[in-house]
Amino acid sequence: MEIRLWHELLLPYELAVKEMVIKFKHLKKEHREKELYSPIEQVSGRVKSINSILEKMQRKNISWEELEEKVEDIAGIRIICQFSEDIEKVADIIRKRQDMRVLEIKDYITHMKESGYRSYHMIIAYHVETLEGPREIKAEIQIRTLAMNFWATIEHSLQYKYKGNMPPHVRTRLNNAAQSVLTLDEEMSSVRNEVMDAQNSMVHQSNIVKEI
Ligand code: 0O2
Repeated sequence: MEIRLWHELLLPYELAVKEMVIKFKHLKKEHREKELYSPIEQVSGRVKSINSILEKMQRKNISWEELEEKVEDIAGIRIICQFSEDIEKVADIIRKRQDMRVLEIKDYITHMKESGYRSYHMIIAYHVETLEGPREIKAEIQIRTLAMNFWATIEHSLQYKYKGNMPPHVRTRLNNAAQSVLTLDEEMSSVRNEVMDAQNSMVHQSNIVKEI
């Protein structure tokens, strides 16, 4: 396909990514302004590269007609949380939104990928307004902790470096690291509970003081 046509095809996805990043960043701001703990720590987005789309089409035997239906992550949003408990909170916020319709869930947290990859993926339908009128496109929202993101970023770079031929000793190290990430998230969750407990008891104490 001609490069000009690619850009035309990707335009609504660019718009969707920009809009969604703004919306999720604003949610974080809303939490802060209302002095609420924000389950959202960082937000980023990207439109899948043409090479990556072509590679996926080839790998999954996707025709041009099926491209927008079957390549579900042309528009990609990544939401990073501090603690694993926050992931479900973010997913809930997304489920309740009127502007995002959840089509599919890929829970690689409950079901870790063989690679060691852990993340919660939501495939959604999202409405954009274009020059030609309204369009509904698919987007993938990846929700993961800081620790899961650290692992995925390093592993992604290594996958790129070794192009499918990752040496077994590197794979083993990554599997070990994935286990450490799981342990780290569990440890941090226990700290989170301590923080919540401390905050709850502070609120409780101030209520007792008010009653007296
Ligand atoms: P890009 O453009 O580099 O960001 P697929 O994994 O593509 O065969 P599926 O079901 O179409 O399968 O997509 P899935 O698994 O929902 O999401 C694909 C995206 O999830 C990937 O995008 C990664 O961002 C992430 N991902 C999935 N598996 C792994 C993994 O084992 N390691 C890492 N680091 N990331 C993973 P791309 O394809 O890399 O696209």
